[in-house]
Amino acid sequence: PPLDKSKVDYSLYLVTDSTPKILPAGRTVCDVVEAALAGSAAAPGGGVTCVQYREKHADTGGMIARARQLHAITRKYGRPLLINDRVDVALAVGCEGVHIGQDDIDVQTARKLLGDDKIIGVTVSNAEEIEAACRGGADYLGIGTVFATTTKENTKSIIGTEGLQQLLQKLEDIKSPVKTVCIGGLNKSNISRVLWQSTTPSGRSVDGVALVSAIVAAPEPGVAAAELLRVVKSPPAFAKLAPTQEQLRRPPQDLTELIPEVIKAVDSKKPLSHNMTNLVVQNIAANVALCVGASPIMANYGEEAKDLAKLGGALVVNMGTVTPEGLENYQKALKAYNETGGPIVYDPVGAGATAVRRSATRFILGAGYISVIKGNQSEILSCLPGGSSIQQRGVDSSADSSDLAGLALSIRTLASQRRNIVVMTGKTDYVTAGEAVYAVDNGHEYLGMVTGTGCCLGTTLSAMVAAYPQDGLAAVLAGLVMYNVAAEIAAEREDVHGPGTFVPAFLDELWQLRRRTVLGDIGWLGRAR
Ligand code: 3NM
Ligand code: MG
Repeated sequence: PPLDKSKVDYSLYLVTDSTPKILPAGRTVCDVVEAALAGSAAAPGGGVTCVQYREKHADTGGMIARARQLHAITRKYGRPLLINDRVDVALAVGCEGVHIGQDDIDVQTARKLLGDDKIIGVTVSNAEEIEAACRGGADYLGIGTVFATTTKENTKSIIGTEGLQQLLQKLEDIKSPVKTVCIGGLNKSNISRVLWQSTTPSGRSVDGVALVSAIVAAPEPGVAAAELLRVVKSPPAFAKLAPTQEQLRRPPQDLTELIPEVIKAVDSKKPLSHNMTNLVVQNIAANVALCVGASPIMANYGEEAKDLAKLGGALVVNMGTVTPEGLENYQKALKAYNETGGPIVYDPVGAGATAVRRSATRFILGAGYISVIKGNQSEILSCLPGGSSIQQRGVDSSADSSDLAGLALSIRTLASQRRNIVVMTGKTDYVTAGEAVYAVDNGHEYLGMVTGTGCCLGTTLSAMVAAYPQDGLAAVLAGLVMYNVAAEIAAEREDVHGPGTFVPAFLDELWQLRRRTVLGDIGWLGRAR
């Protein structure tokens, strides 16, 4: 029986390639497609759910012959075969449809030739192309190019997860029921994050992932397809950190009320705070972790992260001392924590200061899902795509912009794009998970006069989110308030005369706040602003 196109499953979409660059010697396109559809006996559930025959350098006769063979295979598995670019080949073979690009036949003409029962997919990379494809009656869209890839020549625009999310938002805005797959540079290690981060705030996500080299060039296409399908179908471990819709927009007092609970959770769980941090702050960051009740480990070697990630703690990636080797270490650690779902706090120290740090920032944001980004104004702005136009002088915070509405929009955008929590520090600190923006006015100028206090805040936040993962926003705000109130109390002490005497007093007061809170004396909370 012919396939019902309304029931097609786009989840794992294989695009073939027969160039020697991608297809290993001794393997045919038919071999790959058969194996990829079958999946692997070791992982029941099958393999790819949809196949596109893409052939850029063959005669029409050869293409039709190959497409017939492929169609015999895909039919055995009840999966559709689509032909790239060539309506004539699809018609000759009688397969389920075509996939056309912006430089190919137009959708309306393809529809006229193929009829209503056939599937027409269209490549799109911007809002105008989406509108046109939807108007023309496309059944699904191939959205890309997500990440740079050497598989396709002349890819036009790299849109990233941010662009993908924006285009899905566009589809939501025009209320289009069209199906979607994303394509370009996708593989087993990035699709969880891509699916997760490209989802719009109201929950629209792609229907599938399209790949070439991750399957065609894999040592065993069947095993690769089965693993990819499993990854596509299962929610990522880090999804549990996502704030619920109600959590995103609570009145501040609801969050303030939770502060004692968060501090007590850290005290009782003593979560691991795994710091990959810079040379300057290792000592004081470890002491701050101890004072707030966490168990610190300063471990910059990426190989170690696999074991540490299993201990239920959180990771701090602080790029204060950035090196090429460091980036590799961060990458390994991000992967390890993403696999267990352990929270990650990223501190983009000096992100805007040098070209090296700007590119390190892009690298780190692309190396895994990060649950909290904490930085000063220019560091946070540097995390937005395209970076910030504000040039930083050093790693200390440069003068704050007073455009509050603009800043609020920037951090909400960043949090929505990354689907995480963003903390922008300054005289007033701002926190958002993409909806409400919370301001914390506590703190003392001494914090800005000694080195490492920003980094230690990252460590503090890691302890909070590790101990209270069910409500990351409450955890982050609790950490921020506790930290800044401790600074205020310390600064007011009679034995504190300046930044030097402030540091030990600050450690004392962090510890005292925890102790008092655990004992039930939360009078200090009256200071929270
Ligand atoms: N189309 P890989 S990118 C066939 O952006 C194709 O429209 C693209 O290959 C687009 O999975 C691409 O090996 C190649 O990165 C994707
Ligand atoms: Mg094309």
